[in-house]
Amino acid sequence: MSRALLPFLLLASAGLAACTPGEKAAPGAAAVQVSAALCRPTPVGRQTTGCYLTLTAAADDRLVAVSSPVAGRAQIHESRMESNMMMMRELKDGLTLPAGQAVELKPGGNHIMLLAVEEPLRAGDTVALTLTFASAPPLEITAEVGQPTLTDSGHAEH
Ligand SMILES: [Cu+2]
Repeated sequence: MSRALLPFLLLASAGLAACTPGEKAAPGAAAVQVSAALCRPTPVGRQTTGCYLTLTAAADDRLVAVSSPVAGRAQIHESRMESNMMMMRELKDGLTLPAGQAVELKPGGNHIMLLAVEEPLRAGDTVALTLTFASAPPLEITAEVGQPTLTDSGHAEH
């Protein structure tokens, strides 16, 4: 059992160390934990892309805003299938984060949308994101740029 878990734990802690230095210094704070922050490379000729991450709030909270220095604007989006088409729209009231529950932003689901991205984002780059919550202190995180590995098909672009 513990042998099977070890590689995952090592990966997870390596990712945390790389993405959010110092964040673990205050485990008692009512902060939101972030993991697996990833932004897709911008498609050629486009200035928008999606970012994904997993948020776990210590207490009931809400992700209310996102910003990034690489994007003119960032929005919180939901995706849903309508008439066999993937539609997305902004979650104007933000995204609910129930206490202790990991909320996954992922391809085909909720995601962060970067708009008006001036410089193309390429795999291997990093993107700074500032996450603002209704209650928890804001978080500055670093997302890697790359293709999500968990997509099951190519049609869910965001
Ligand atoms: Cu979107």
